[in-house]
Amino acid sequence: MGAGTAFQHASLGEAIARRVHQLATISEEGDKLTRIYLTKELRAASDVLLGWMREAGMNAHLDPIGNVCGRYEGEQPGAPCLMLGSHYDTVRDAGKWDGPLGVITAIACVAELNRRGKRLQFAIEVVAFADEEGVRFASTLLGSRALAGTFDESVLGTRDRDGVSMRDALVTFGLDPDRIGTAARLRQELLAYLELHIEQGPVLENRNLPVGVVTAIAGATRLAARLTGMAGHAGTVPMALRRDALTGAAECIGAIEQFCRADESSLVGTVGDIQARPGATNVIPGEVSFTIDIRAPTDMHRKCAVADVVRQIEAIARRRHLALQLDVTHENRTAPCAPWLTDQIAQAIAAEGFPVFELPSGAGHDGMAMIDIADVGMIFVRCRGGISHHPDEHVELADADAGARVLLRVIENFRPREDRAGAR
Ligand code: HGY
Ligand code: MN
Ligand code: MN
Repeated sequence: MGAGTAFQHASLGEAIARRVHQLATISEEGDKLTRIYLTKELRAASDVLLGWMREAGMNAHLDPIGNVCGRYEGEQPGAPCLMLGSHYDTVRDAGKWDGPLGVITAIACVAELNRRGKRLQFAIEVVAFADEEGVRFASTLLGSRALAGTFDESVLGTRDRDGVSMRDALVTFGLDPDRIGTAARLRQELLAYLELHIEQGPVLENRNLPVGVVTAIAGATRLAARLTGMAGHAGTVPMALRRDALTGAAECIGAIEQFCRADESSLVGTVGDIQARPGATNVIPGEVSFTIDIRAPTDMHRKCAVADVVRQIEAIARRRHLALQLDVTHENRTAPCAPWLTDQIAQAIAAEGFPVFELPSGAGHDGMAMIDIADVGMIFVRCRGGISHHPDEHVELADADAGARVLLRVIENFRPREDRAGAR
């Protein structure tokens, strides 16, 4: 890491953007950004983050699930902390900003306090969560769940698409799966959890605003579907006699799309991954697996939608004589942001001279897991064109700078919730 990347040599926004680009060079694909949980690229990125945290004046370590954790002590060592975080894993062929913007901005804020020699009445911890996206092991938020003490040990036995279990992947990464429980933090150690994140949608851009206050993180349900029919010769089996798992899956996917489109509110459904086996041009597909992701503005609405989608898929499978296995791999309820934190974020935005605008998050975030041990607040930063989970994802320098200034102001003016026992 060259001295040129240090925060004091540039505006916060410029230095943050430079580091976002630097982190994005750590990828398993030369021309794309793909940094999946427990890969050697994630390990390399964790080393870079550890270095940046230490340079910013923090004690830093890798925890047993792979989260990179830094701590900047307050005036009194051992005080409860304001925790700042986001994730450093990515989807496949990702944008550079989803996750790293929040981690790097948080480190930049601590570096700025450290540069001024300023200590606060509370500690600041920065956590770069190792798995938010859930790309590898059919379960999301593994990093923040471990920290919140809600990690489900049964996930250790799940396998990635190459058959590697999470337990083995942890060992290869250099971690001890039997120590994951020690990553858990206690509620009394945290004053709050705050996350800054790219909006990943077009709302702030449409309103010409650099930043926004998040009101709630929408819940999501993910399912894994497997249809099994009968593989056969593409040239000899008449159409009427086939039990083609892929055409069955295609009908299911079309039905999901139609159902969500017909919904009057913001129900969204996505089939993002599909695998057909045996996978040859001249063989009728005998088995197909695909994923389903369903989100809605309210938990009730989402649950009803999931039930409807499941009924439709079951009917399609029955009619086509396909065996169906359908498992819920992930379910997260809507996580409301705490009003006392949204108030403090709003005050900081106004003090920086920007209009205060509140919006919900359609995307999932680590706050959904952190809410089990802390009140949660989120700051959104404008996203060019509303594009995310795509290589064109972009944040303007001025907006990265605005986000950093708002976060720094929130930290410096932070007041713990008044009724918090033991709060200072
Ligand atoms: O899928 C999500 O909402 C998040 O980006 N992981
Ligand atoms: Mn994200
Ligand atoms: Mn994402």
